[in-house]
Amino acid sequence: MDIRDQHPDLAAWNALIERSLADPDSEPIENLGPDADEAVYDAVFVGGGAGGRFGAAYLRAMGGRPLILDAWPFLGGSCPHQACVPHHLFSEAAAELDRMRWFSDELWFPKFDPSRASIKEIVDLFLAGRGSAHAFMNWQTKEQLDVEYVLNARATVVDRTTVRAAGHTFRTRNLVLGIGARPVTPDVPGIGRHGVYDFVTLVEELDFEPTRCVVVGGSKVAMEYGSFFHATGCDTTIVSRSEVMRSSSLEHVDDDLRRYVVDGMRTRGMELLEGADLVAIEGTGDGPVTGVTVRLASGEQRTIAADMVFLGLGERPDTAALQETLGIEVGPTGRVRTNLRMQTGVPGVYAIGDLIGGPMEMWKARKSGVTAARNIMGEDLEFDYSRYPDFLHTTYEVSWVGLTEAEARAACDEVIIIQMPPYVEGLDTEHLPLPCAEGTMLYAFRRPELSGFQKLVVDGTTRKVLGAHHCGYGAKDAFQYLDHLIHRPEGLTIDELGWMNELFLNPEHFVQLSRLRAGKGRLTHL
Ligand code: NAP
Ligand code: COM
Repeated sequence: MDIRDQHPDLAAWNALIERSLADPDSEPIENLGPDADEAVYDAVFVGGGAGGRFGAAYLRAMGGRPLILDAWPFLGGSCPHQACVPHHLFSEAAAELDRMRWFSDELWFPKFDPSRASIKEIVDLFLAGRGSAHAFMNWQTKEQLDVEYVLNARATVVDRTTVRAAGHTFRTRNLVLGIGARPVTPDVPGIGRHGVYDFVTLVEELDFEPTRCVVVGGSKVAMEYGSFFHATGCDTTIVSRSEVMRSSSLEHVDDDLRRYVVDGMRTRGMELLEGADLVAIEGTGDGPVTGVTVRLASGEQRTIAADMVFLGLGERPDTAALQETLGIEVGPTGRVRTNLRMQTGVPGVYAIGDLIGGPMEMWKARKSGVTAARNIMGEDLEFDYSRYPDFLHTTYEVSWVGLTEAEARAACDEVIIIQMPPYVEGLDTEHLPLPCAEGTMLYAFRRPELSGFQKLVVDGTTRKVLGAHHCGYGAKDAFQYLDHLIHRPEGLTIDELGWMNELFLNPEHFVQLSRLRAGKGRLTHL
């Protein structure tokens, strides 16, 4: 379908995308210039997810000619379809449900009715609404960003300057690979049973209301989806081979922050089995899941009853075809090797997003796409993605940036901690309604121990902020800016932080707490 001279509105895009998704034989959606078959593009982006879309938009903005090819009938990739957007919907539901449970039959809150909290209903809510984000990405990329694309057509890379899709053969000076990654499935008995999901199949295939769940994994996906399931009333056990929040992919998680978060999950009734391995998924004959057998840290085996198993075991790209065609190099975890310009070892071939090393996060996907674009357009730009702010959800939003207290102590002579509740051992802080701000005010007055935790790690000699750690709500934005400030060459001192203008009651109390200490020539804990 040639839509170059059509200008579908959002509803028309939504309908076209839905029709295309429902029909495996639906035709490609072509938004191509009239000379596309003869043109030589500056870059063909294979994959129109966050990295490809942002890279192509940037390249176009710089005056280049990009083309995006994607097998899905929409741009934006897995984020709006199966990953970040549903995750945020589910995490918000988890936070709301948590509040409903703690305040059940108090104040104006009704008595909590667990039968009203349904995983399936929220998944269906997502499915019914996800098309609007898809429609917007297609509309914006065509009408506002002026980027050519072919969607709903699988691309075949012929060589480093030639790609085929939808019956066209496109020629390009550069190829930018952004084909993403897929959830890992372990090879254990019973893995094919009905009731086993990962974050992709949960939204695509869930067809019953789970009542008892085992989540396998100890990182973000496991913590986030496990917290959501449990908050709906589906009793959840997390089975993690490492300590949770200590998985190899998570860096700079402070011990006290972790303790607050993990204790909070246990207080809410979740079972967390650490140092435990998945042995088998149980059931009768070809029947659905009835339980999970795990090997505990003690070496003992235990079978946990469950009707759902959820896998949060990380993601791997599938690069076999690209390796064969292009000869690109792939590391031991399946990620394409690039330099900091996103160049693979093959001239003119770039790789971006979840396909390469580093965290599988939105900022890295988008900025790696932009880095490829800017290099293609003649800039000499390196993108170092080794230091970054990070976050996950439980029933809270948990954010962190920079060094943990332990890392700072290993690196500096004197480390100062500014913390809420305060850094005073033995103080009876269990009834202290601090920290509190948006999202935790009711907790502060009724359940003060649930109102969050925050810690600032400062170098006592240079007075520079080394790290910040937060559990509560609404602080994620601040962490984006803190990341920038503390990682500038000049860093951020406690004096500068204490002189910022707080919008009281600010979710992270770092500005005012720093101000209370900044007058001291020799800093002390707070
Ligand atoms: P992940 O961070 O890569 O962690 C994988 C988890 O699975 C770890 O706990 C790992 O344990 C465990 N694991 C891997 N293979 C295993 C096996 N064979 N047997 C038992 N355990 C195994 O994966 P993820 O949580 O699925 O997240 C995937 C990516 O999406 C990550 O890059 C993540 O940052 C990103 N993401 C981000 C957010 C966010 O909120 N910012 C949300 C979701 C996902 P070990 O540590 O022992 O290896
Ligand atoms: C975000 C997708 S959901 S994109 O990064 O805007 O393409």
